[in-house]
Amino acid sequence: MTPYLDISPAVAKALAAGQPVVALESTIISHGMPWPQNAETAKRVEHIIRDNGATPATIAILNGRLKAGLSHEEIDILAQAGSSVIKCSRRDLPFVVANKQHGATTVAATMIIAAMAGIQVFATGGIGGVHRGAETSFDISADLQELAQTNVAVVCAGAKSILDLALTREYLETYGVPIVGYNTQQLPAFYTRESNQTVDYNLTTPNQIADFLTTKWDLGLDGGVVIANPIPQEFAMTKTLIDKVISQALAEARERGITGKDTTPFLLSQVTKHTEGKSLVSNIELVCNNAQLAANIASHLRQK
Ligand code: PSU
Ligand code: MN
Repeated sequence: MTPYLDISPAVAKALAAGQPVVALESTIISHGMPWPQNAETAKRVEHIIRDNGATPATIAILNGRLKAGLSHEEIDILAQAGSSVIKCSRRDLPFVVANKQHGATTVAATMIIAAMAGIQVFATGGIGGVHRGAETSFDISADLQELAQTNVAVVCAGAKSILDLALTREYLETYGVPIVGYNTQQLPAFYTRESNQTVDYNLTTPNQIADFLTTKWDLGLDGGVVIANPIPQEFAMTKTLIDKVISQALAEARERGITGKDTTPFLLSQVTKHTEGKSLVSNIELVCNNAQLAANIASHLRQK
């Protein structure tokens, strides 16, 4: 598979030296945030990872090449093109590569490429999950199947309540994917620190999380881990506001007949619109917070 993959010189050097590397996704850049905040955030997140002693590897597909590590110019290409870039999950990879197109990688596709490159820790905002109404729509993100099989830890702020958090949790349990809370007993719901769901285990230091990951993979238990890191309190939104906005966005998606891969980006953009950008600030800050934790976990992993 490696003939399809380009690892940037900085990432290749860090990996060869056994230094910590943190993967980052690109759907969040092209489809998850508007220009220019998307480009600014992608670069700020990389900076935070470097400040915390690790090397960032933003992952995407450019002209059909799988990329682990992007230049600022390459980040700008994806950020400016926005939703005209193909949102690329596992099933989309062969088309985008064979046709030499650009692709913005979801959590699932980013995990695949990170694993190919030998990167074990990945920071993002939120994972995909089981959508509300999945009992009739069957809309379950391919991120969950990827977590079931690919050995990458995903540091996120939980999952948005555009999803059914209880069903998402059940699905992950069935497929043997642990949900580790970082200093929390509750599964955070992205914009809020709390939800009505618990995590499986609460670990309180990056070192404990690194131990957990090492043990899982040493035991031959393939698959990912969800590391759920609550949004910092000062950037959290009030539950009543976010619940209202999410119900409104879900109703709009139904009215307009939005389905399939368009659902998540549509809901995200409606939430940003209806909160006049307040949710965007929360989104940016929680990604930065996750980047810092991911860099610290990656540093401890390398020390073992
Ligand atoms: N959730 C967010 N922000 C995002 C996404 C999800 O809060 O940007 C993106 C991620 O790239 C995730 C993808 O992997 O949406 C899931 O899409 P789908 O539900 O179509 O699998
Ligand atoms: Mn879906």
